[in-house]
Amino acid sequence: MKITTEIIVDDYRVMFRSRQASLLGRKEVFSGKAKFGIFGDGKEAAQVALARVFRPGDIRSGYYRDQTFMLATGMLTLEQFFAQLYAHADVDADPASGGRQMTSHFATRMLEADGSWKPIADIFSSSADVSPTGSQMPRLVGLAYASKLYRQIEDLRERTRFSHDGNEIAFGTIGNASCAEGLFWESINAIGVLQVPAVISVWDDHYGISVPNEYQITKTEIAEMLSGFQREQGGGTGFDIHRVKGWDYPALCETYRVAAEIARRDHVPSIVHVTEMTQPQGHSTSGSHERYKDGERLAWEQEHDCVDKMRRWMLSQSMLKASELEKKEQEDRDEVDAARRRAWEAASAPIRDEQQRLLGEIESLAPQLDERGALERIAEALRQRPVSARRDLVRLAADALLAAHTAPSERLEPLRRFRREQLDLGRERYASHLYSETAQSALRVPEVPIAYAAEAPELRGFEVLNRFFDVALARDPALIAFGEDVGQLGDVNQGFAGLQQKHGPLRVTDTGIREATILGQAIGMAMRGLRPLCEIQYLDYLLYALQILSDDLATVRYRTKGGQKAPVLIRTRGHRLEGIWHSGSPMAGIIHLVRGVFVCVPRDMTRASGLYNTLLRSDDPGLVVEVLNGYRIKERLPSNLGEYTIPLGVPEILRPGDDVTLVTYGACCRIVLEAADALSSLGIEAEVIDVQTLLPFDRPARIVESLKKTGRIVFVDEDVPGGTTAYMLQQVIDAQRGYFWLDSPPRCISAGEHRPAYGSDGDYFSKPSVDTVFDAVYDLMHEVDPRRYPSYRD
Ligand SMILES: Cc1ncc(C[n+]2csc(CCOP(=O)(O)OP(=O)(O)O)c2C)c(N)n1
Repeated sequence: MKITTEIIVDDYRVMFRSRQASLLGRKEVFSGKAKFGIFGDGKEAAQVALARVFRPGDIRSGYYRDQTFMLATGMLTLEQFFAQLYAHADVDADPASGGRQMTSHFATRMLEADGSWKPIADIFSSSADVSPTGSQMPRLVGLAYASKLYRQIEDLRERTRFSHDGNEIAFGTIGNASCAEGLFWESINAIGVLQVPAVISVWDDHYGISVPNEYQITKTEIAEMLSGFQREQGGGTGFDIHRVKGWDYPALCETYRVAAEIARRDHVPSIVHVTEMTQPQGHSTSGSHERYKDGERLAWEQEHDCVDKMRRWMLSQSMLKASELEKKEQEDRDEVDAARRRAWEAASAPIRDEQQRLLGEIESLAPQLDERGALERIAEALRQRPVSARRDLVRLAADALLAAHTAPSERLEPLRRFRREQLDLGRERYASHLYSETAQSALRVPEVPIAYAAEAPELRGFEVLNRFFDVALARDPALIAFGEDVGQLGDVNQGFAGLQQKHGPLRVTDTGIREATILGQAIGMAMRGLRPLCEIQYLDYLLYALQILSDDLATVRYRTKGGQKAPVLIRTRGHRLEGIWHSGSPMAGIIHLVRGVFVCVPRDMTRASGLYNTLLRSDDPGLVVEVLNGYRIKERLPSNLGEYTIPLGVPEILRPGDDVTLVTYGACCRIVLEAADALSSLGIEAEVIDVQTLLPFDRPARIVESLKKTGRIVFVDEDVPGGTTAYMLQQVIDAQRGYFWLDSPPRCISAGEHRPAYGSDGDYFSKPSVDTVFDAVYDLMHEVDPRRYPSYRD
């Protein structure tokens, strides 16, 4: 497209409006109307140029400096910009997050209200920003990779809701300092290896808050550092690398034109290092840049301000007269201010109305009381000044109820209702959409029981899984399995053996050793309508991906208030092998960091397949930890492998008993069952319960039912002391009110505090064994009935 004067002036006006929004936004923070501000001033010219090449179907994965790009593409309006600044808790006002995210955390609504996909191949999309810098990069890998799959897998061609022949580009943005993060390098490498259409812009303003590039980047030059990723002239793999100045609008337009054309057509990625950017208002409202930039730098920034430079350039080229430009600028200033006022009014008016309602309730209650002084003081406070937040209304309503507690109950009802409604709305505003609330929620998947043929063969666990994955891949062409050694080898335990040959190299694929971007790849793919089943080879290595799991995957639905989803399946294997990094079971560390992702801990591969089936029928993300030492153990082969589902959060009673309830999961099920058999020979009957999933946990409260019967409970696992056993204890004793039924103190049996040592003895002395469980339960019963169960060891 030819860049005409009209386009240039239009772009300038977007830049100017964006700058005004930054200036006003900062003022709003300092006047107390907003809490925090971080803006995109100094980055405007590059972003209007970038917006020029953005097409329907394309998607952004960026960070908080991108307001000009968002405004230029229409993915953000000025009013929405201010609504988020004011934390307006309504997705109509702040579609990115419904008031949940800090300002300048951008996102579009990619889902319909019912949770189904919008036609994302035909609209502009921005994946939802996160605050940890660099964390937008792993997701970018998958957003770009999806285009490759849509182009190259024949069976995906008709999915035009998500892609038109893989013509879509994923645009990434990142600050110069954040390029010092490992995530950046891992993502660049993965994108280079995969050769996918990503166009990555590095906004270089020379600083990361106060720390200059000398401390961030070797040789201070990111493009130079990246030069090894440059593809050969005229072909080969790698990136095209561009370097362009952030105030040079014509060069920026040309750079992005070339980068986008090649990425879209040939799926060659590129990196655009945009240098000489500035930060006129400093990093954020938290501090002033005069503290770390010297006079020379500040003067240089003023001289190189991209809005001023563009203005001077347009006038020097006689594109329009100064007076015309000033007129337009005044219109733009007015428009921004009007948007700000409308956004403020929309955010504050409902709270004002609610304040009036509360005042009305208190005023009508006061005359009915003998002692009304305290109530009148509250009413007076409400009359005197507008409250800034609903929490003040909730607190004042509670104060009023306390002051009026002697009044007849029915008179207090309107005030109670007011408070209840506020609390309910508060929950809806701030606690909803952690998991799917749609008809596809994993918690709504109907249970289909496991079926066995009369002569069901017995296969080793990995063979059961292998057959299951085969069926699942055949059923859904959007299911893509990948990870280290998953493709050619068929994973280190042969779950995918032979399936790459059968379903093709893109359906079952090897990756490099790069856990964070394996997960990020899955997130991006899922956001573009695919069903990634990514593998983290061992549970112990999930830690490399845990930050992305926690910060990105677990929050995506929540942080967009149901506007985006990433139904990723993560497969890993854990518990019970030997050695410090091959037998860990750090489940509490995981479950406490990934609320928003379901966590399944099946005891065998039949159960694992059923949990995969449930998750695959849902639009929730899930992590499934397969039992490492279970792959060679024989299991009966179900006859309905692709069909049966195991409901999430429903424990299974593996063995009935009346004396004590033993609660466990995963590999410990076998140990606990063995201990229960040994105890039974002494007349102690333990009820053994497999929780099956840790998130969610025992939704029908089956464990407390068992406790009602036994009066005694022991939690067993391989985590550290106070880890997942403590979590299960809290769920049963506190949440299910199990304390009421206890006849003996509850007990937790876990591994040691240290990592499990290697070898048979290392295992025995590090982790719970049949002996540990036997001893602990025997001691418990000894306390109950010392004559029947005499002390025999010490
Ligand atoms: C992982 C992480 N570490 C630290 C921070 C705090 N922090 C926020 S912005 C920022 C500087 C980022 O600099 P740069 O990437 O150059 O982007 P810029 O803000 O300059 O556009 C830092 C350190 C963060 N948000 N995330």
